[in-house]
Amino acid sequence: MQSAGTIEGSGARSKIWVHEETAMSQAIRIHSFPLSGHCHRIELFASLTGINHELVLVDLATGEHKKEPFLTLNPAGKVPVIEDGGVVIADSNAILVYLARKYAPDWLPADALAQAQVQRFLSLAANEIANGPAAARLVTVFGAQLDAERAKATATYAFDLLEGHLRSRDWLVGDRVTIADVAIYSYTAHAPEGNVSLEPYPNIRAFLARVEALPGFVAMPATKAGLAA
Ligand SMILES: N[C@@H](CCC(=O)N[C@@H](CS)C(=O)NCC(=O)O)C(=O)O
Repeated sequence: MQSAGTIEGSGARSKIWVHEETAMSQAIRIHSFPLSGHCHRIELFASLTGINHELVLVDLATGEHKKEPFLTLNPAGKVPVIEDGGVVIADSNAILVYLARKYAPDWLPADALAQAQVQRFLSLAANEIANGPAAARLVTVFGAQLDAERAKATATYAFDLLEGHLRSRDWLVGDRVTIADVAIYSYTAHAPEGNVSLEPYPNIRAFLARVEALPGFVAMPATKAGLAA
């Protein structure tokens, strides 16, 4: 269940969505845009781990992210950003690391090798996934002036890697779900919206289904674009 209401000081268009079952005084505020996979990672992680949170809509369509008060939170002018008491953190991977360390340590293994393996997939998410399926979807969903063919080629490179890696395992690192899986999930699941088919990738599709079967899973809204039109 979610409820919505206007919040003070963030403009008439801003809404705050409160998960009623977790609506307590210490909720983390996730400044977010519903169709952003970078933002969805954070909402998904908070939901999977039961972290008390509120979603604060940042209206990218009206440029709210390029104006105050948002620029004080993140001078880079990008979502997601979280506020946890007096702590402000931008960048989805940085947020995942912080939230896992602070509230859900099982999702970020402590030993050196496993942590390095998690970091490898956070890097894949920040580079090839962002420049591949996410960029391809920016073209079809938002009309971004990007090289769609190059983005699709980068997506193929990333998905070929993931498909091979998932041949003999359920999760990207170790034998349980971690923040690596959450970081990779959102833009991979929505790749068809950017004209990137998941048909050649049965292991990836099975991995996505495993994530979707986790208790607390929340989906990112689908758009009828690309192959999903
Ligand atoms: N490295 C950042 C990337 C965040 C990002 O690209 N956010 C997009 C939405 S998906 C954004 O805010 N775009 C607005 C802009 O760049 O003007 C992260 O992982 O959080």
